[in-house]
Amino acid sequence: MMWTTAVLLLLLPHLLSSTDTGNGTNFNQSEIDSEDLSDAPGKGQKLLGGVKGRDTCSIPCDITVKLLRDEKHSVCGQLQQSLLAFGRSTRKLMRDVMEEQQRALDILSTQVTELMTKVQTLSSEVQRSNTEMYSVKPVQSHGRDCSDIKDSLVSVVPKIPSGIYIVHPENTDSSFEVFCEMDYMGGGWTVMQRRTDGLTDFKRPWVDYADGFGNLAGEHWLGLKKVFYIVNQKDTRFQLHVALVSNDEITSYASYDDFRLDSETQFFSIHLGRYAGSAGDAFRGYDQEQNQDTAPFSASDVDNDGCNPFCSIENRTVESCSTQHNQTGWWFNQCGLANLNGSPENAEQNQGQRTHILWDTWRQNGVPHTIKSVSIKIRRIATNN
Ligand SMILES: [Ca+2]
Repeated sequence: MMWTTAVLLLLLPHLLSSTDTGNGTNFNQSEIDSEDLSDAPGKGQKLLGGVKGRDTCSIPCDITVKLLRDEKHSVCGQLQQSLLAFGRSTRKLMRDVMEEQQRALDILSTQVTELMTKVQTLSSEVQRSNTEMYSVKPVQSHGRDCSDIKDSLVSVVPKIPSGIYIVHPENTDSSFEVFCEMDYMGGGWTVMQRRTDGLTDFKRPWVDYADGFGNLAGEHWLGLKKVFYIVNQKDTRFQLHVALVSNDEITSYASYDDFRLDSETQFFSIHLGRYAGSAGDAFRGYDQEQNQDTAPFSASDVDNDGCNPFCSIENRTVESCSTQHNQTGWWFNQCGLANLNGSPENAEQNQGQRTHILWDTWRQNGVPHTIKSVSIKIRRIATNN
């Protein structure tokens, strides 16, 4: 603007020399003085290089002042327009930036939601496949037990799948479902108990331990009656296998080369043959007082635990081993060093109670392993018959 003003001032004498000769413009000093030029850079006369009065002013002062005033108004107007435009563009810029950020946030939010949905879908899929891995419909293949089914299928099926099968033990009118492990150590195993996630309640009365409970594809107790039917078939012998996994993923086992149960009238007393394995013979313990071999079964409401009226265990007076062991059922004997029906989740002993899975002979540096899962399975021993 400054250079425009300067050019105008330089050109003014030439522009005005023609017009001043006539009588077209005729401003006087009083008119000039009445103009508000307070914002102008000095009074009009002073701007014209010290021209004083009409007579000495080479450029008519009134015209100069008018031009300057117009120039000022023009400059102010332009400045105002510029400010307005600047304000508008700033607001638009801010609006654009905010809208862009909002769009980015919306996209992120959508992506997060999609990811969450995918994670949830995957999670439920994994959960479902875990629980339903084996929960296929029972194979309609009747055998007397899983060993028998394996023997009859091995020549016609290249790979016999593990899963739920229907068995019909000899000399009974009872058919029922069992889980057969056909991969583990040669296959043919009937699963008698499985404890893996602690989701199944093992605090049960006698009737449940006699009949069985849980999900055959997951945690379950097959039931003493069914096991009795299987192991008391004619001309059969069964081995019993305990498979243990510790919290730090160490595996171990205890195997007994002979296993049978007495009938319910004798409280399903357990009979075990020779021990072999890496987990120690916790069924028998270290002395006769701890020996569970030949012990009758106890449950929360049936007390055959050998503590009559009570035992002294770890300086505690115990009347019921089932109560001491989280209301579970087992072949307790004062109470002994084994109870595989404890919970995988209660690694810590609770106020002297034994709520966890117990196989006390399996130790490392003198400390028992914390057991996170266990299964008990039985299989026929080949006989000469
Ligand atoms: Ca008792």
